[in-house]
Amino acid sequence: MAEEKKKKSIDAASLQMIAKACSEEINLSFDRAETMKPCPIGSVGSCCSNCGMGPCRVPLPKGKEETPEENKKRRGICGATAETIAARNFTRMIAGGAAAHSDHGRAVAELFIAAARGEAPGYEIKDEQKLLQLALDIGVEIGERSNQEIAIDVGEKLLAEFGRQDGEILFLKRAPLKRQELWRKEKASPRGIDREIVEIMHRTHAGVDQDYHNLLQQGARAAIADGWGGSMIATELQDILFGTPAPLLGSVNLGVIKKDEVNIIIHGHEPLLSEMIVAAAQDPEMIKIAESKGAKGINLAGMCCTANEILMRHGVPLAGNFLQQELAIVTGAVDVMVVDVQCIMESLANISQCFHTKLVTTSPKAKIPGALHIEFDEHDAIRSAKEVVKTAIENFPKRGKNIRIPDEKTDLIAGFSHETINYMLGGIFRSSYHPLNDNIINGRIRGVAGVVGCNNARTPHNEAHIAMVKELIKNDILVIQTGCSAMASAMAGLMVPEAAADFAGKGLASVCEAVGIPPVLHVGSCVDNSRILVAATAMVKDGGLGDDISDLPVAGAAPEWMSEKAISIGQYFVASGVFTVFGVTWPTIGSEELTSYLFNDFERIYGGKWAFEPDPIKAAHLMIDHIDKKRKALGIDKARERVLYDMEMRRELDAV
Ligand code: SF4
Ligand code: MSK
Repeated sequence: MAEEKKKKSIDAASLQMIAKACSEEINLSFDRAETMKPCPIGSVGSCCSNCGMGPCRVPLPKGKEETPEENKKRRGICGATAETIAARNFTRMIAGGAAAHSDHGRAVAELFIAAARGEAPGYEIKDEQKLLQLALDIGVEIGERSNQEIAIDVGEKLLAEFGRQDGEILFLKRAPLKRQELWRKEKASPRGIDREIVEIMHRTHAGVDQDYHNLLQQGARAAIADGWGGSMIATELQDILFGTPAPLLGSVNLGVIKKDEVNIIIHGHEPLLSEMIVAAAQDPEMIKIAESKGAKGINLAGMCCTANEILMRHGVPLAGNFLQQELAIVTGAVDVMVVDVQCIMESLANISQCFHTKLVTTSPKAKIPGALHIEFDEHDAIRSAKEVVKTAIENFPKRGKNIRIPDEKTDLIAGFSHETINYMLGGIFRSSYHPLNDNIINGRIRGVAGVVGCNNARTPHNEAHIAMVKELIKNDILVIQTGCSAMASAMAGLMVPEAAADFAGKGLASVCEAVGIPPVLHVGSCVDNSRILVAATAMVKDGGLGDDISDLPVAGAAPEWMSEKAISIGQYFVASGVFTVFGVTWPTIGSEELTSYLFNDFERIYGGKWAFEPDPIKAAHLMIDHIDKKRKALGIDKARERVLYDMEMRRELDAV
């Protein structure tokens, strides 16, 4: 009997496009995941290719437990143990992820300075209050100086964080004091952002660091440099330059593509160009040209994290998440897909050729053979943006007849920045996390979970995200989300206030209804995971829930992760004191000793630890158990039991 084919997605729109691609013999990532199985040695971290004597493969013995003697024999040509090899691979994944986020942060800082100097026409400071707050935080003088002068100093000071050689990166001071001390004690405080990434590449070179404890300590340091450094710089400066997100209505899924308008899909991560494309697409001159070509207008939609950036600030609809990028083109109605950096599949070039779609690359760091390259020039960004829009307009009449756009699209409320949550919970004059902490203490909200990360073609698209998030909110856990995971929940209708009554437990639903928020909050893109660190710190500072992030009843997860960035994010959450569970696969299983170190011993060092559980419901319960453990340690577990005391019981209590 033929093996039953694995479900590829749980999303109806995606399934329609997968079927269309199949009937047109278009090869998708879903198909390649079926025909190409992961390497069983590499996927568990047991293959090293760090020098020309390898690759060396050190697989676990098949079908039996490894004895210490057998473990000793598992060595590369240079003598590297299975533990060293797995640790080097894992740490290099952190370096890759931290580099991606941090290079994004650097690009934002450079544009920020250019904008403040008046050298980047079209960009201006949108959030003056946040600029002044940030200046105070990092010790930039305000006095009688103009916003431009302050912004130049803020930008230059933060840009210097990348090349800093000693001391500590500035944003570490935002963390709870206890956490800062712990990082210092463990020598995990980053000195500079680039330095920690470079040091990983050095230490993992053949013949350098061969103690996995030491390698993982540097991995933690580089990951902290990502979360509390590069990513946080990106988020802060983007908010000041493009506006701090506030709640707005959006829509999500392939149904946002329009049949009678010029469709431009903006895909990637950095919002620098996409902000300008949003402006260019609204230009009356552009709309007129589009109409002259027979289109009813210009329709922008986002893909992956660029989508989240322009949704959060402009309400631009989301066409889809990571595994829907090929599917958008399969509709036949995308006139231009414009990309910058990260999470862009090379297959887009081939698939575009099956339709009239033009794939446009814009970053000198990310070119794709077969794509049209329109380089983004920050000093003349509106020109670059108009060129992209014009290319799409010119392409509109070339659409073939092979068009099918799924009807599916779902509403969501996005825009939950840290500032918004603070304001919504506490009100304009007393903005604070106090009501959240209170509701956690009284047990209406059991805890908070960050569910983030990608899609992975090795597991059904969106299935684990939605199952996990539903299980968490059903158990009164408030969920905050970023990246492709946020889009998955939005597609399932979990990001509207009505979802509280439909899916949340009674306690969580009552709070959501009182405040007017959904039970699942969209806080932004991958770099915006830094907002979660800021929110967790605000919870600690508000009081009543311990004196460190590791005391909070919170947990994190990436149930469908695939990117090295997800590993870096997970590692900075763990190193910040958060229990973090990943699904799909785990890249160190080839070394039991190393895996046990990450899954157990890390908690003793950082107060947070990793876990791996591919079943999303079981993973949700690992998170809930952890949250309950923290509630107990805080002495607030009793509140959740909501015992109704009669008079006699009260008298007994008073007598104690
Ligand atoms: Fe093999 Fe060692 Fe070279 Fe890695 S560094 S490929 S384990 S010889
Ligand atoms: S886009 S890193 S697939 S979340 Fe940020 Fe999605 Fe993961 Fe890319």
